[in-house]
Amino acid sequence: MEVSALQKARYAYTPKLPACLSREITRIGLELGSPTESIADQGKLKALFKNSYGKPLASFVQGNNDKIGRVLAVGVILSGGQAPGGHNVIAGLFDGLKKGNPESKLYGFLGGPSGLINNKTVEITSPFMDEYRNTGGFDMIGSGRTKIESPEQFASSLETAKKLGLDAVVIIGGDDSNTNAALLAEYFLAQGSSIQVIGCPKTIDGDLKNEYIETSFGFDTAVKTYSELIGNIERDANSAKKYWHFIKLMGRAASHIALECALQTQPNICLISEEVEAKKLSLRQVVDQICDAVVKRAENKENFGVVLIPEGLVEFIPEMKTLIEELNDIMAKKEKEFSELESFHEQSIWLVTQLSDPSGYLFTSLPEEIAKELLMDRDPHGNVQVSRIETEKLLMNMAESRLKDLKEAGTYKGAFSTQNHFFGYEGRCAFPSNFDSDYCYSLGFSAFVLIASGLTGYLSSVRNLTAPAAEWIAGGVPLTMMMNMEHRHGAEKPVIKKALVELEGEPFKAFEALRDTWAVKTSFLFPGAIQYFGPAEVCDQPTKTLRLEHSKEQP
Ligand code: FBP
Repeated sequence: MEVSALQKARYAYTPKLPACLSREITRIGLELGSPTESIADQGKLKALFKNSYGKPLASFVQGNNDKIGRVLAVGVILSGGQAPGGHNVIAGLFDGLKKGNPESKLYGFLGGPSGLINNKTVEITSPFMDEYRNTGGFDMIGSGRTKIESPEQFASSLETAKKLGLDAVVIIGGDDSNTNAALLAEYFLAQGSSIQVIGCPKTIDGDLKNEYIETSFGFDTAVKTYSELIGNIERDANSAKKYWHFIKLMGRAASHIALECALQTQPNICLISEEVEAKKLSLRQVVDQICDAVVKRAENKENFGVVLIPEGLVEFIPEMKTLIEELNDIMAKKEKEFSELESFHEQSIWLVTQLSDPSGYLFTSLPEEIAKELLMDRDPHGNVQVSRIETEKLLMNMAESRLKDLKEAGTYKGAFSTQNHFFGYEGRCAFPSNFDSDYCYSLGFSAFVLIASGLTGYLSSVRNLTAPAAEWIAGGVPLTMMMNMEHRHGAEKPVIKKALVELEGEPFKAFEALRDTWAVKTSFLFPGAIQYFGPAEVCDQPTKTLRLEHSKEQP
């Protein structure tokens, strides 16, 4: 395959590893802490994870590791949405395995978890691996959203792993996929199998994080890609001075992406779903907030601006949240009845008889397109596909009609022309930034050491990420430690808790301190494209979110 000049140059990039992983391989020792507890619902989780609950935190220190040179066979899965750096996790895992013992083998499961269920694999050899080092995308082995759920799927996963003679399976995924990793680890143990399961924290959404997982990989590159695009739009808006741009940003439930992009580009408005929920704002109040900035800017003759909207917003407006939850339950419990209704008209009439009165009223008052989008298939984990709900258009149209009323009332004299955008897929497969290239490679290498040390049911962890890579700290976090019980898809399920934007956290506070100024005064920042070659302060900086969380950045 022909490759670009940048791709060729990136093949030559050597990802940086933390010192604890770059020493002589037999000198990477393992240190285990005390037993751990899940973040909530300890009793229920202990009962569900009889064999894997409560393991200790693991970290790599200088020491002896006599098991590390064993010949190992490992299978790797890319699960869920693409995130820049996935190939480097595989590269770190591959290089670790080969460094441990050149006879070790790595298999890639094709197309995500279904590759494990259906035994669809490819052996990852050195020339194959080299074609994908430091590249974006998941095209090396493909990805998928299949959930390993039924007893048959668990049994065939074990059968595949046994057939291949695997010592371990590595699942590179987000919160849902790593919940699956925890269940698989438990299942293997319960079946008396010694096959280990290790997860790696992936997702551009940035919502798989906690004290030990500082960020999920892919977030860094995705937000830098979106920020470049938003900066370009801001410059266009400031040049033409005639459009309000409504930009929806990926990120599913959490607003981490929108918040980071706001810190990087200083738009006029950035909605934060978590705040909308905390303040119990109605759809109308959210629209009023936007119109308020439009009116104020019009008074300064600035009839242009940029609004950032997190894609999960609709699920956080309390009235919409209740409606979506009711729809989820109805569609899960009465799937057959619902699927028999052919037209949207029939579906609406039936749904109104099933929904509570306020939800039924809201559902019928929504524009038809949005109502239809709320009914689209859930993903295999039961989530509404928020990337397919056109919230940016909903808000834009509602703002337009509100401004019309204000004009008629004589309180607004400006012009309101709009453009809408959705940035999501543009950022998921970009060439990983140096940060993601290094972080992912380290996560993969750390996954290898966890396997070689005989651990199962762990998420690979690399911390201290605002320090130079050499000072990063690597190890593993027990998957059950990050879990709680949640109501999903009509039933109570054990899940890894999603980390939403904390309104008391430094990134939000930095944004809050400045947003009123940005709303009225044009304060756009143009971050430009990701730089791969050049000084570290331009090329290797982590996100503002990470720096603020580590308090190394003043607003
Ligand atoms: P993951 O949680 O699997 O990493 O996926 C993240 C994401 O990019 C979301 O931001 C987005 O809502 C969703 O995937 C879109 O999914 P799809 O690729 O199936 O359209």
